[in-house]
Order: sequence, then structure tokens, then C-alpha cells
Amino acid sequence: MIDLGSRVSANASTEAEPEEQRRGVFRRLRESLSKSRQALAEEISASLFDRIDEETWERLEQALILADAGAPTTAAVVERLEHEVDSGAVPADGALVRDRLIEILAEVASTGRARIDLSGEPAVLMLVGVNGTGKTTTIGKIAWHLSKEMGLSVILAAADTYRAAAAEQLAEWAQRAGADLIRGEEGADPGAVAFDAISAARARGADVVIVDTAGRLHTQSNLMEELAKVKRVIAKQIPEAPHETLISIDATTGQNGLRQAKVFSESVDLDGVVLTKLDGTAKGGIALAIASELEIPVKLIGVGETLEDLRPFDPGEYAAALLAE
Ligand SMILES: Nc1nc2c(ncn2[C@@H]2O[C@H](COP(=O)(O)OP(=O)(O)O)[C@@H](O)[C@H]2O)c(=O)[nH]1
Ligand SMILES: [Mg+2]
Repeated sequence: MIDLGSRVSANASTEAEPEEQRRGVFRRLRESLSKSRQALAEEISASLFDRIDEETWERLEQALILADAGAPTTAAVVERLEHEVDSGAVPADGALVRDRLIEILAEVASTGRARIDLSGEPAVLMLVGVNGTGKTTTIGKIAWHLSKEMGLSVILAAADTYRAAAAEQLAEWAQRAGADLIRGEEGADPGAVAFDAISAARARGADVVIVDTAGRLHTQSNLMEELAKVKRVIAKQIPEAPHETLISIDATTGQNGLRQAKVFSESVDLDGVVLTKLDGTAKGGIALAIASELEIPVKLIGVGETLEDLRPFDPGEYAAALLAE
């Protein structure tokens, strides 16, 4: 069960995930991160921390760079660990140094605001991001979870009105997820579609509206203006909305994804990142770069193409899945 936010946990049974289920989830996360694990393991071998010298830190640095953790984040992590070992704060024992590395990575990957806010009535979520990064798929997964697992009523808004295929694709996900769909004519004003979806949600007493948006227009500035406008239209109906503006970042693009997040965050306030396609990449370290360089929390991760392949991002679980033996 994904805990997407306060309303969900208030409605849902308060029992914690049974230990067995938790282990199963962790095993699957490890499997989805297997390419990143392998890439890291080539440098960070079982014996890397057994004898600690200059080469140890160089290899660790190399490993994190290859995993796309980014230069500033890598330098900070390595410096910190090296300092802790040199000063004796962490004993120079292979297993202990590795455990401490996992802790540091988990810290770097956390930003402290990871939950999805579903307290709005309706709660309005908006997905932005470059074409092909996984917006529509993620919306389908979130809708399915909210609707089928949490019993919430969900309306999807097809505000990517530039391609007829975009609305079609969202319609398919809506059907699978048991959500309603609001769409416009091809070329309709995206803001108007979002507006209609929120009106419909209010009229029907729906719990959540999720707005899909275009990922490409003639120019980047056109797209950014357009997204800012959709947000303004939404805010006219509900001043605090959208309650969550999430950017989807394709983990396989590594540092490129980081640049995309920077560009989008200059025009639209971002509340979080959905890091997709973690299942197919050796660049899983990008979560570290996003969290530490952008200070935008990674809230959800996509680990496959089916409805169930969405998980909340748990920094501790993630760091352990990447590096624990
Ligand atoms: N392996 C994998 N594929 C994904 C994931 N999320 C999305 N995809 C695939 O990425 C492609 C583009 O996704 P789409 O939702 O259409 O992207 P959009 O253009 O941003 O709406 C599709 O083929 C999806 O199946 C994921 O977490 N893992
Ligand atoms: Mg799409």
C-alpha cells in the first residue's frame, strides 16, 4: 500500500505494513535498482572499505559520478565520509564504513517533505515534465492507487490538448483506474480543461483531480507560460491549488533530468519530483542530485510500466537498496 498523503492514511487502516510485505517490497525495489546496484558494485566492491586509503575515496567518487549523483553531491558525500573516518568518528572497519555511507546517502536523498498533500477538497495534483518522461503513465498509476486501493473518487483532466493521442492515452488509463475523465477538443485551451475538471469535481464531490499537461510546445518559453497559466486558472477556483505540482523526471536521462527540473522550477513552483524508469537505469544516483542540488523532494518513484509500479520514495530504503550487501 502506498501512503500518498494525510487523507489517505487517515482513511486507511492504520496498521503498519506487515514485516513480510515490507521485505517483499524492499526486495522488489532492490531488483528494480539492479542496474544501478551493478554499476556501483563494480567500484564499490565488497572489499573496498577493508583497507582504506586514497584509492578508496577515488573509487567511491568514481562510483557515485557514474551513477549520476552529480559532482557537487558526490564531493560532499565523499568528503564527509572521509573526514568521519579520518577523525575516528567512524571506525575504519569495512562493514561500518559501508553502513555509514548508506546513512549519509539516505540523508542526502531526504528533504523532509515527501508526502503528497491530499487534504484539499478536492485535492488538485498537476503533472508537468518533458514529453516521454512518464507524466501520463504516472497519473494512471496514482489514479489507480487512489481509486482502487484507497476508495477515493478521482477525475483526470486531459490538459495536454495539442495531440489527440494524448487525451486518448489518458482515457485508457482513466478506464483502467476507474477514474472519470474531462477532456476538450483537440487544440482546446488547456486552462479551460483544468477549470472544467475542477468544476466537475466540485459538482460531483470528487476527492482528487489530477491534471495532465503538455510536455512540448513550439518553444520552451511558450510551454512554461502555458503551464503557469494553467496554474493560475486552477488557483482562481481554489486559491491553494494545485496542491501538488509534480515534475516527472526520467531517471535514464541522468543529469539531463536535473537540468529539466531546474528549467521547470524557474516558471512553475514545484512541490516534488516523480522519478520514473528507475527500473531500467544505472543512473539511479540521480535521486541524490535532485534532492541535494535542487532541494525538491523526490516523492514518488516509477519502477515499471504497470499500474502497480509506483512507490513512495523512501530515502533510507533507497540507499539500502542501492548499496546494502
Ligand atoms: N520502465 C518504465 N517505463 C515507464 C515508467 N514510467 C513511464 N514509462 C514508459 O515511458 C513511456 C512514456 O510515458 P508517458 O506516460 O507517455 O510520458 P509523457 O509523455 O510524459 O506523458 C511509456 O512507454 C511508458 O510506459 C517507469 O517507471 N518504468
Ligand atoms: Mg503524456
